[in-house]
Amino acid sequence: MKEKLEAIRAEVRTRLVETATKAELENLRVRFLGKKGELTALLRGMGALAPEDRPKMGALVNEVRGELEAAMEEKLAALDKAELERRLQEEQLDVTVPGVSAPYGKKHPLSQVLDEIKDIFLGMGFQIATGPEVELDRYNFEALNMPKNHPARDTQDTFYITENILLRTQTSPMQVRVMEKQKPPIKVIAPGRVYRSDEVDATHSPLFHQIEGLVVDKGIRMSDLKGTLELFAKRLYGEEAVVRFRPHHFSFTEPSAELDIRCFSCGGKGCRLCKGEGWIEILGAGMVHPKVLEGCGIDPEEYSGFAFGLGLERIVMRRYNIDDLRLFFENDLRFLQQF
Ligand code: 2NL
Repeated sequence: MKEKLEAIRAEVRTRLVETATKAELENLRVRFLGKKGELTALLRGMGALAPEDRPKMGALVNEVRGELEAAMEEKLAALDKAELERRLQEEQLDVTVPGVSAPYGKKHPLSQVLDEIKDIFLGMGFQIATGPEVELDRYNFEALNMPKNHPARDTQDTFYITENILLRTQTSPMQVRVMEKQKPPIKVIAPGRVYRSDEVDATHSPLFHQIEGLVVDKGIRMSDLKGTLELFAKRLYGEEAVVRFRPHHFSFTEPSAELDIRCFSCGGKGCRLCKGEGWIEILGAGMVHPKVLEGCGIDPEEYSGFAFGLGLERIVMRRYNIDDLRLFFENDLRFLQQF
């Protein structure tokens, strides 16, 4: 029995040296020191010994158990330490390695040009008004001298929420809201999304962007309109830009006009860009119709004003020679990264 004990001690000692993982160590412990382990079995076998030998043998077994337990504890500590060393080595952080930089985003071309246009008008003393895209028919049409069944409504078919609530077709309703709330002098631009029930193609989208402007005060005249908008055109297209005003018709202004700039590509001779016209339309404008002022609680005998509206997509398309409106809304990085 003593030999058997020595054999166990020797075997555990050798195996301990070979043990490389905590799992192996645990297997070893269970096999030799566990409840069903070899050492326990040995203790159980003591019945076969002469009674006088039992205490000595028991003490010896316990001594060996204590020794092996201590050796295993030691091994466990050594494995833990080795594991920590390995991790410290492996997970070493080289703070001098250059970081992975996130790609910089940039502003959408529509936002870039919108910011430019806002800056031009802010520089002329305009304020910026923004408001709901879901509007009342009253603000979008009625207040702008377009009663139900007015022919101008045909060209501005939109999406209806109910009979009297719709997606705005222009940002004018925002200007109506300003006039209702604020006494003149008024000098605002209203940029934002507008909607039309149009089929998507290269030049149409059910969602696009408009910038409208409104100036109301005592003594505002057509010459104020012309001076302001010519200055705007020169700020946007350069000092050498040449403009002309062409008579037009809108239900909410009287008189009305459209502003063209001389084609910056051919200088007025006519080319593909200006479709042979020599001129490129930039915006629509006019003197606010007295009925519109009156409807907003402003006395047209005391005040007058001018208003204008321009489509942002068209301006940006011409600036960068973009031939398909859909590109603005598809968010293809190959397109967006060019601006
Ligand atoms: C165009 C023409 C225009 C206006 C918009 C306006 C607003 C109020 C009163 C009177 Cl509250 N007019 N807006 C006036 C003239 C033209 O837009 O071709 N837009 C793309």
